[in-house]
Amino acid sequence: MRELKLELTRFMMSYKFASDEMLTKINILKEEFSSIHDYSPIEHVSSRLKSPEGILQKAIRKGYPLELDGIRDNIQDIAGIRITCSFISDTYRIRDLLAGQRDVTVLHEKDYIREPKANGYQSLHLIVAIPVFMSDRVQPVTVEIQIRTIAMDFWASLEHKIFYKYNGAVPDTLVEDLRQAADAASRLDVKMELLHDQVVALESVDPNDADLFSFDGLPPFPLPKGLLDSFMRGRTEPE
Ligand code: 0O2
Repeated sequence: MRELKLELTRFMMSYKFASDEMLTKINILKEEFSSIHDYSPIEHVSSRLKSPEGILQKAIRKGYPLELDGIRDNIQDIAGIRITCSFISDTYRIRDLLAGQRDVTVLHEKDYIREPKANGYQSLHLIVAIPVFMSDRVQPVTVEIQIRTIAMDFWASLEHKIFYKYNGAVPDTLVEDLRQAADAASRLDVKMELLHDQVVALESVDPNDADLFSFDGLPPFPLPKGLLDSFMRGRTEPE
């Protein structure tokens, strides 16, 4: 019994560690974008771990073998991360940046943005595997990552509430209203992206910012002109 408890604890911990590793990667991207590019494609990040009870219910519902290896192989959303972006292009950008990392393997991808579900649901889903280094083993662990825009997220959370309120049997009129709301959200996403592109094209560098260096968590500090000049010379002068 003690042995089983220990295995179960290790099992759950591995998903927490995998989630923590992915969150670190995502937060590094977020901070780097905010500091270097003055804009982050990542608006919001949240994560959740399925409870042991939720895992058991899903395994029973889907008819998976009720042992840890079977559950590990079949249930790939025990650790879940949701990333909310401002624009559709950002969702693919984040996907590429995460998928391109050496220790991240994309096992499955479902693109409900290009092909929304019949109810209007839109989101980009990735199942990734990441190695978790424990004291006695290296375990590849899966994490589900959902990437979507703010408008898609707004729609999905309302739809989720309605779905549960009606226990899955949502009245036809509401289903149609939700579908129309999903279309409106999709049009808003396209419009906002066009507006954003126009703003980016108009943006110019503020000359007052040029000699300040800053990084989140550190106060901005001035870059000495001599240092800047010598960096510039080093870049332009042939060796
Ligand atoms: P929770 O509480 O978010 O974990 P699976 O059942 O995961 O083996 P499936 O259903 O093919 O396989 O996976 P899919 O399509 O990638 O969807 C998985 C998750 O996406 C769901 O997890 C939801 O979070 C979200 N999702 C999918 N379809 C919808 C939808 O129509 N509306 C909303 N609001 N969310 C959706 P869970 O396990 O259902 O729930």
